[in-house]
Amino acid sequence: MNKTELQQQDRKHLLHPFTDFHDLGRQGTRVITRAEGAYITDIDGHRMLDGMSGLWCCNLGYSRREISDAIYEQLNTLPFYNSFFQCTTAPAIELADALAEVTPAAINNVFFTGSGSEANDTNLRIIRRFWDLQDRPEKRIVISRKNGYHGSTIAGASLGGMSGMHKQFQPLDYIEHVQQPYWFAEGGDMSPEEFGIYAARTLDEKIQELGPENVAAFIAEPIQGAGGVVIPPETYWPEVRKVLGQYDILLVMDEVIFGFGRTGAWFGADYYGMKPDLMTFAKAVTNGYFPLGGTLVNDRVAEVIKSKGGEFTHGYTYSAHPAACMAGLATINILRNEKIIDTVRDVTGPYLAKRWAELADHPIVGEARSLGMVGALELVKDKPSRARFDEDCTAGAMCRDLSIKNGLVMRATGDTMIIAPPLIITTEQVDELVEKAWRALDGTAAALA
Ligand code: PXG
Repeated sequence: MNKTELQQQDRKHLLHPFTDFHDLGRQGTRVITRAEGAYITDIDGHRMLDGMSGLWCCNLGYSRREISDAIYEQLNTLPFYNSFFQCTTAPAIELADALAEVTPAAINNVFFTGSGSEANDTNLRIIRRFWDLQDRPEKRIVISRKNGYHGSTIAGASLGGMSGMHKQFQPLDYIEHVQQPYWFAEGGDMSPEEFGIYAARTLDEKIQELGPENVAAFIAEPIQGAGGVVIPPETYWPEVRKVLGQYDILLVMDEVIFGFGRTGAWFGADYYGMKPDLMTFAKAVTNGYFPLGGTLVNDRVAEVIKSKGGEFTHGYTYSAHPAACMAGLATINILRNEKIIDTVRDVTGPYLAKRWAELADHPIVGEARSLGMVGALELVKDKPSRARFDEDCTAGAMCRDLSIKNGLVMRATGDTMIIAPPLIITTEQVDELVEKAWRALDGTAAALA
């Protein structure tokens, strides 16, 4: 099929995720046909630096034959077997071992799923089981954060704090949301440090309001990704640690975006010195090459689930799919052997931080923040008051479209521009990224003037 035929058939038969079908019908889809290294190419031959690693997942870029070969070989040996009913496979065991090695010391167990959303469903099941097995059935409530993203299943979307999603279904009634640590948008007159403390204290207030005896867990992303690369003020996580230290409440860190090196540490929990009981993962575990997710479980929680007896009535057909597990092993081997995460921490992360910060000098940028291999730009009409251009976020959409036209995939979340380039990006490619972003900002400023 040629481009027009593909677009017509796409419109006829394909229901896309998170898409306004009316807009899609008018504009047509962008057909991506090839990718290599840190670049993708569309059907017109337009080549773009992929500033989003696919969808925050192709951290090693698109050309890793070790991963695709591992999948292919596994498919030709044992393409499928399940891990139900006293069965197992070597890839599942080997990946579980490797994960125990790269995760924080107390985390030595994993429950595999097919995605991050399924993994957050699994978290709810494990949390409930953990408290029930200890005769604490009143511990039912899970606290999450406004504007967090935890997936799109009913559990994932309920845990998430996206009001636009909540309007389109009935969220679970035992989930409560507290303040997100988004200083630029919600910090008002407070300093970032004051606001970090304030946001963490709203968790304490919520726990007290609900009664700590009723609260089962708190779930949060180390840095909110889909919510707009919300990097918390430095005071936030230490204060959350203090708050949770007062109560017997489980901490779930959703590492779907920040796991496997994006901060320059293996997990966001390592970066922030947190000790979660559970960690959600997906995406970059297979470099996005094969669907795989799961939840990593610390010894305290796993011991209760394993030792108390009785069946844990939960699981998915594709839990521990052998080809997915081989993809995961190949990915972890590359990350280790090539010291990719150290390079982000010591070389490319600091270089991105320096170059990205220069974008704050652009007349329409109110803040340029970055950490490891993520960055965000807040587009504003007026810098001192942080006032936006308009309520419809036309600046963000315009900047995104111009950026793609210029050969850089940069996302817009409202009027916040976000990037999460592959961890293998070179310093020369960081220069290319920043130059292309600057040009997109120039074009946006000119169009809005
Ligand atoms: N938790 C977090 C923190 C995520 O970012 C999920 C869970 C769900 O994972 P699955 O594999 O079920 O999609 C995610 C996924 C965006 C965007 O617009 C972000 C995600 C997915 C799709 C779009 O930034 N994150």
